[in-house]
Amino acid sequence: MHVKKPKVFLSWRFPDPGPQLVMEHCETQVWEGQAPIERTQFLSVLADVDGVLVSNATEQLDREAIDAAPRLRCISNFGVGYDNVDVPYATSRRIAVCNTPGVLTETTADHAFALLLAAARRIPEGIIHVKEDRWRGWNPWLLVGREVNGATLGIVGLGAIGTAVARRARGFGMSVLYWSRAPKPHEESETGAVYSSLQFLLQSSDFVCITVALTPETRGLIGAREFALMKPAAILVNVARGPIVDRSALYDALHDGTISGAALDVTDPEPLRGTDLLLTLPNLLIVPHTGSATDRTRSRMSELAARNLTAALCGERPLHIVNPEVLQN
Ligand code: 8YV
Repeated sequence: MHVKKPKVFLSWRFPDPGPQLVMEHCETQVWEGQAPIERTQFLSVLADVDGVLVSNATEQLDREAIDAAPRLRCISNFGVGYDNVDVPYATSRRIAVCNTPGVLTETTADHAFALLLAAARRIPEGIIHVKEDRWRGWNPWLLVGREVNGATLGIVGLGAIGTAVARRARGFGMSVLYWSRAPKPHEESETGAVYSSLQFLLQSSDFVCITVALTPETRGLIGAREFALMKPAAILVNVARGPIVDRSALYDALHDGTISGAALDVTDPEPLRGTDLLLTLPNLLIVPHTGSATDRTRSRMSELAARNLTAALCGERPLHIVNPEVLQN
């Protein structure tokens, strides 16, 4: 008997091997654009698909989008974060929401450390200094930065990525404080990180690294009050989500010298326009949400997201599902 394949939409030509894996099991439409699909076009595509493989950075699966998708049974995110999905609403519609934890943990922690080191040691400024032919020889004040070894790192959110950052910090001889909803004894014994209140962490850290998920509770978690608690020499690193940091408080803190610098992989909004005031700050380093952007990790994310999608649509248990309750009969 001929069984009709599920119909799916891929919002990008994701790296190999995901698209190929999906095509083996599903009738597949791929968005081949160089820019994200327009919202109205996305909503019309949703009208007759059983599943989607989307980027959490470009497609919002909010109530409006879910309502536009009467047949939808799986939202497979290319990424670990799922703040782009209205999960309770998807769950009420028995739509499986899947993500790709694990495969990007170490890569994103590498990136957090790259940003921390770059900001502390003023690497981007050094590159520009040389490239712009401003290098007139050595002097004792040239691009003097902050010491990383022996410093205190405060990690906001000790999930998998935060824990991987803590392991790296240990190798750099740093002391590590962390704050999360509850103490994490296993991660503490693995990394030597010490549980602290958010206030104590902000007051005591030379570097503050944000690795917590974006939720209604963490939106705006770091605002003017929190910046005021930080050391004037402190550097903020954010590899989680832009809206966790209040953007106007961030501007003021960097502009007024409340803290000495920041390095961001994520911003609010994304992308930032070239006219954004944040871009005028010399002590702010921004890269365009590339935390998981290595060839190996992107291919592992692609494979996992594809396997999640095909499993959910073929009646199997996906490897990573955010709302497993939808699988119950
Ligand atoms: C993704 C991320 O590259 O996994 C996440 O949550 O933020 C990144 O690794 C990005 O979201 C694109 O989907």
